[in-house]
Amino acid sequence: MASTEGKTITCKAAVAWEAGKPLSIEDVEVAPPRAGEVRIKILYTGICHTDDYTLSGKDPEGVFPVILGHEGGGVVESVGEGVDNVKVGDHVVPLYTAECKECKMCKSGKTNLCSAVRATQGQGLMPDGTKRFTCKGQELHHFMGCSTFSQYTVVSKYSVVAIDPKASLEKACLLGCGITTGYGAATKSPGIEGSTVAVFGVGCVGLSVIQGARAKGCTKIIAIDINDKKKDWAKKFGATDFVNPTQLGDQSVVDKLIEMTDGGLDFTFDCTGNVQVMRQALECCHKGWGVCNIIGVAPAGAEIATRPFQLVTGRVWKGSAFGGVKGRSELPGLVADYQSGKLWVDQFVTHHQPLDKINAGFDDMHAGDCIRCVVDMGFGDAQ
Ligand code: NAD
Ligand code: DAO
Ligand code: ZN
Repeated sequence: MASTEGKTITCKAAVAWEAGKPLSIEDVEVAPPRAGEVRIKILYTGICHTDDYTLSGKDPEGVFPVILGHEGGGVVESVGEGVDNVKVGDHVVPLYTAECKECKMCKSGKTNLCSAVRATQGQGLMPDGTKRFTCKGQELHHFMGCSTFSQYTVVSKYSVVAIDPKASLEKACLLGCGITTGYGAATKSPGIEGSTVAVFGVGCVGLSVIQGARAKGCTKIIAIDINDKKKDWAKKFGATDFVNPTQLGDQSVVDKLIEMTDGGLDFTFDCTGNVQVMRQALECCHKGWGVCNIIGVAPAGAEIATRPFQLVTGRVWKGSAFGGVKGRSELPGLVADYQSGKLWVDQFVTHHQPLDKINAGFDDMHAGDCIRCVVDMGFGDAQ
């Protein structure tokens, strides 16, 4: 096949023209990567609640028209000048949490929140302030530095990592968000080894926290969900107990958890995005040392509340994005864990859709029995 390097590529993409409307499958033009950029042929992408949240119009950072998607896997088609961390043909995962390894944040050793492309990424632009997508003569915004709902996308060299080509991209794409988020949040919690843990919300993220807690030898892992169907899922991934807060009669979920753990949990995780649940997750922590991790993304403008006495008495409220994982440095290790069987990934895929049925994938996600829907971008396993 003739090389597409340096040329504009016309391909299929799911375009979000405006908030609250279904995605529209369109022919889009994808310009070649500029200096420091990488053009990727996307083979598979997951659908995440954040795509849905932005599409709904509730995301204050949401800009339209846009190509959504941030949980993808693909192959490098071409690179711009000065790109030395990936090359043509590499199997890659785009990273919504970039890693430049040079900024103050990256060098701090304290966070995975790189600042290199943050400002433009939040505006739906490439780092030079421009866009690479055009459709019907109109430029389209980028999303979270990834835009994986297009057969071809362009990302910053800081927002992509090469992975072992032997790993299935159909599954490894999920390491681009939900699984890494939960597994990282649990396994990177200092002192979690052998602890008691409560996980609120048993979706892709909560299940990933559960398997991270299991990997760290946690003795009691209590899963909490208002959907009883999640009990079997939680147990399969390593939960020792399951609590449905709607079936406790007069007892609050906080009192129930404190009763089950002789005074409260060592670590808790909110994987719901509900601010009432975030309060419960803090208040069921053990006095003196319990740590509550906020992972769920709350609606715009929502606030959390508790009595300050909860903190005075030694409980800690904290949170993380992308599980605190530095994508370029650490994702290949997670892929290796997946390949060795230590990290479950295949088990999360409950639904599949082709690109032209991507809206059905959003319906799947809302149906309640879906952990992750993987969209086949139409290339099969061809590279
Ligand atoms: P999901 O919808 O698949 O799972 C959420 C679960 O929470 C569901 O099983 C639901 O029944 C349960 N739930 C809802 N209300 C509840 C309540 N009151 N008490 C107990 N359980 C309740 O979602 P997901 O894909 O697992 O994502 C979870 C959250 O994590 C979302 O808010 C998402 O936006 C966020 N997220 C954060 C990051 C990050 O980097 N911090 C990354 C990805 C996703
Ligand atoms: O301000 O440096 C920063 C990073 C902000 C982005 C944090 C992302 C929060 C989680 C979003 C959910 C992704 C699916
Ligand atoms: Zn950085």
